Amino acid sequence: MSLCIKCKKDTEVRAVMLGLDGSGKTSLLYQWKLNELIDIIPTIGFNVETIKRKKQSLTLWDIGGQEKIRPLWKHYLHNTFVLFYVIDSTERDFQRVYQTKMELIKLMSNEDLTNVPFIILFNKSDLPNAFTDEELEDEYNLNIGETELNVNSIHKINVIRTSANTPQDITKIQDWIELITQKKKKN
Ligand SMILES: Nc1nc2c(ncn2[C@@H]2O[C@H](COP(=O)(O)OP(=O)(O)OP(=O)(O)O)[C@@H](O)[C@H]2O)c(=O)[nH]1
Ligand SMILES: [Mg+2]
Repeated sequence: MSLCIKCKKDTEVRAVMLGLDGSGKTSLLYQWKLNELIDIIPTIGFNVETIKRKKQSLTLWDIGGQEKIRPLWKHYLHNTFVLFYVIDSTERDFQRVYQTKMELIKLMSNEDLTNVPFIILFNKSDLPNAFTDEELEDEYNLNIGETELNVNSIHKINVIRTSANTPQDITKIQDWIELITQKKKKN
């Protein structure tokens, strides 16, 4: 007989982080895992880390965002609990903003991601040249919201401003994952 009466298994969650090159995915991953910002080189391929918090074990995949790697994103989407889409909120180049939107639209129509919640991270919000909330909302047609999941036709989308330099922002993201986990358990 097991001596452990109250032991509950960890909830295991798989998440994928995508976004154009340089948006800050790897920086966020390692701030999350190590609680510090480390020197990072562009990702050719992917990084994967498991992060434990309370009773949750999160396996986070960070896939390189360079143009030649983007066609490989689709191979990492199966069985994803939540998708993080990281956007550089200082990016003002028309072509890059366009690519950011196009890649997001493609992901939204990917069958493997049906009913998967998207968390959009407007990263690098610590920088003085970052877009304001209003500019971001106008440019990307997304409402920045931290209190309620905005329901769109297929995906639940939550939009958060982040900085990979700020550990509290990671806590904010973790809280969202917990909330989504609870919501999914209830449904
Ligand atoms: N100020 C500031 N700099 C950041 C932030 N996030 C990332 N950076 C910097 O932006 C650069 C690119 O960050 P990465 O984490 O390598 O970006 P990535 O999305 O992983 O890029 P790829 O691997 O090419 O897809 C690095 O010099 C980081 O130090 C942030 O929130 N604030
Ligand atoms: Mg990277």
